Amino acid sequence: MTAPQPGRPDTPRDAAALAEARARVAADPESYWLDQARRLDWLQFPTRANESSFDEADFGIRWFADGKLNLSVNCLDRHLDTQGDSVAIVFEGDEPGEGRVLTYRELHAEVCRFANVLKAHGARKGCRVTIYMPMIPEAAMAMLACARIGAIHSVVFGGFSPDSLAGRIGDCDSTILVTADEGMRGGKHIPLKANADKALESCPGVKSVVVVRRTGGQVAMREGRDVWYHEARETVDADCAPEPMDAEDPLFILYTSGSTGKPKGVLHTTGGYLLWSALTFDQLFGWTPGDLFWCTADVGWVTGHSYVVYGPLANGASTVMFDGVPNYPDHGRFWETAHRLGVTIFYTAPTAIRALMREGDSFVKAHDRSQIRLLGTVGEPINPEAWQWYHDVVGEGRCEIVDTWWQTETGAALIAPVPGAVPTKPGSATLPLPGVYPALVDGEGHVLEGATSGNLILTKSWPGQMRTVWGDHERFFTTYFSTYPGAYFTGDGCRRDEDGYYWITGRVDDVINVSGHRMGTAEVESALVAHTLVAEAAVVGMPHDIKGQGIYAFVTLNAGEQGSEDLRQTLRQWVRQEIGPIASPDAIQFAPGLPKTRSGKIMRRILRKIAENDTGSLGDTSTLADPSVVDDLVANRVG
Ligand code: 6R9
Repeated sequence: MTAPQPGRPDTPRDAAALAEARARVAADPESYWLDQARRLDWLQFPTRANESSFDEADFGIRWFADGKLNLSVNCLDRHLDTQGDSVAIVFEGDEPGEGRVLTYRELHAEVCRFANVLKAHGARKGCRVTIYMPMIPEAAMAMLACARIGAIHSVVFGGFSPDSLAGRIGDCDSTILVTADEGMRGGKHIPLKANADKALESCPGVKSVVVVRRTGGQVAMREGRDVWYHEARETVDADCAPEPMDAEDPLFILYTSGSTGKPKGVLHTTGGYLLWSALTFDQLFGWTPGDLFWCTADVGWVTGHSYVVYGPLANGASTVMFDGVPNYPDHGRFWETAHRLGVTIFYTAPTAIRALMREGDSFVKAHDRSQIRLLGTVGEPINPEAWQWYHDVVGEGRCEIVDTWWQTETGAALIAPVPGAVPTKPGSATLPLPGVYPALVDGEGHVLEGATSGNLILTKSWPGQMRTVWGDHERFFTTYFSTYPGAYFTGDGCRRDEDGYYWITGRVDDVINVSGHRMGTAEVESALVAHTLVAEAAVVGMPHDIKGQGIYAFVTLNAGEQGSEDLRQTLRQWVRQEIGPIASPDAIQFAPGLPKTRSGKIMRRILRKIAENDTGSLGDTSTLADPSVVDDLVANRVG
């Protein structure tokens, strides 16, 4: 049996308490972090906190390594005595009002059943289970079920194509896939099981497919491999003993795009990740009984992991799972639903805010928002205009705006205003949380002091830091720790103002942030060149009013082929099919040649300027093998 740790730490809620927390973690980090670990229930309380090193010689990230716990116990069992009948998940489907509510007791029983179904199909501690699901409670159940038995989940966003799904299944050798017949988004059916079937043609390692019935749509079921969850569920117990896990046992893999190569399997482990998502959820949103928290992210992204599922449930909070879109049935959906369900804390992405802002205030004002007390944002820089609209119109000037900067790699938020303790500025994620140490460096790695701009690094580990790239520990080191030796490089550019506030300016690597979703330019390029008519492709980001960044592709066709509007459509469709709709290029420019150095390297700097329509300052083009290609590119810019 696990027991609550005596003396759970207080959470700073005002400036003085926050300053005290900062001083404590600076003075004695070990005791501060071990104290924070009391937020969780442990089978064996850790005696050590941080044993991480960013240096090549003894590189590794380890937290609370001798502690033992089970994550699902922390999210479920420990709440049963005191609040078993309080609401854990409020599900809101694609159609307004289509939903269901699960109490902690009900969710506990469902997770146990799900865990037993997975076990019956061979799932064991350490094996990988891929989850390709709509935003329905069963997605959270499947994640928690994996955690209960020690299986490692890999959630793949339901908008990804069969190919993308197959790549992610193959990379981590999943043996089990959990999916649904179909998803529903904005009134449209998403053929999840059919996509999965296509993906599995190239995934012989998957032995079992557990299919949740969501729409009742017709799907093919393969004898001996596929099982309906609702049938399997009837055959198992509603009790499942939790697997004791080491704090450093893997919890999940989540694939994310980087600047090179295939998406990386970001690995998070049990103790540190859970502590960081639990702590930051409490710190930033201050959930108390009576609150209802709604994070609009999909569980296919890290925000859905940390702030739809794990952070809220570890705190015994009530969390909304929304399976729809912001503009269906109309642009008032968020506010209509928030009012109907009684949402008090609302967390979404700047891209959604900008899209709704464009539709005018009437969709917002049509619905009473007086119960909302706090508004959060995540995923990309929020422009001050959107921040102000969110604050003034949505929040009626009454709600604090909590802009949270973080990454898949960081597990949960690192830089964000603690409500009530840190005054906000529109567009700034403000200050790091206690125990988080950002710094700005120039291209040579010199640390810059005071008000300045530079590349954002983190100089010390925090519990929620990723532990490795699945199957490629060396790639983990080289991607994040080799650019600035001794520090974690975020890939983001950033400005720090005279008050020490951080203003993230966006990626400085070849990653594009499209509507808050990361896309590697290399991924889109390799999809484009996989088309038979394409000889070469280079992809860069371009400013986009709603999405933040759009995808601009320069495409060189095979000799003799002609570019046309039809071919643009074909290529867009091709990329959707290869990767998924989020990767579809916003602009495609057919280019007879790309600007290359004499050694054959594409000069992306020039392409970025063209895509940004900043052609007046292309800089030095004399090192190009053929400088004349630039004139053609400028003359034929699209959009
Ligand atoms: C949580 C998440 C991470 C990248 C990150 C940065 C951008 C996220 C932001 C933000 C400015 C914020 N980003 N939050 N930029 N302000 N509040 O989004 O993870 O999908 O891995 O993306 O998103 O560029 O590096 P992930």
